[in-house]
Amino acid sequence: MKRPDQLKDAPDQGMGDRVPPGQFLSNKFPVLTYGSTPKVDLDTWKFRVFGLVEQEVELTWDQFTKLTWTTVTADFHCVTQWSSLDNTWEGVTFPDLMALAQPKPEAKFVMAHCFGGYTTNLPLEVAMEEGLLVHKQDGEPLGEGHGWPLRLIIPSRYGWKSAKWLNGIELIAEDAPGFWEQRGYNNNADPWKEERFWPELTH
Ligand SMILES: Nc1nc2c(c(=O)[nH]1)N[C@H]1C(S)=C(S)[C@@H](COP(=O)(O)O)O[C@H]1N2
Ligand SMILES: [Mo]
Repeated sequence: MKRPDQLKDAPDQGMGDRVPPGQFLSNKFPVLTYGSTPKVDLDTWKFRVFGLVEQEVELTWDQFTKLTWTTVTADFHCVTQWSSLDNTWEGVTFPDLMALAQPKPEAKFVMAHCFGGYTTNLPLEVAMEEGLLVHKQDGEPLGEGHGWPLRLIIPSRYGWKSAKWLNGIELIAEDAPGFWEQRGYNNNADPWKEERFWPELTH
């Protein structure tokens, strides 16, 4: 239910219902990275879909750009409490990518892998429902600090599930924690339920 006046630079005009509890609206989209920005070269860039798949996939950047691209508008919520509404993301949907690899029936979770070693985990079902592998934000290629050339976007979860500098998707049968999920961040990460940290850390 987006009204035309709900623009990115006109914050908080009846948009409270779109800002989850404990979050503040931001006009900016700050860079939030643990560690340094990896150097990525499009000439040697490779993207892999592997693990529990019928067909392991390895794509060059050229091949990736020839897949079907989709544009999605979505809100983004970082656990450090900023939210940014109505971002436009352009890229390949998770189902379109999975159509190439064909997950095996026992594949129930995904692990996203990144240049630099960052990882994050998700149920395959969530990734299939809303996952987008993004190259453009608001019509422009991603900034280097924002995951250029490719990041994952999972709008319904806190930002750490939206892995930057994505270079692979692994299909797995059993859930396993990613980088922040091993370090105290909630496995499920729903901002509407304020699933910020491990339940035992919030008491
Ligand atoms: N590879 C990688 N991806 C990452 C992170 C990171 O440190 N490394 N930080 C995450 C966090 S906590 C957030 S909120 C978003 C921030 O994205 P942005 O820097 O584009 O705002 O990226 C997520 N993806
Ligand atoms: Mo974050």
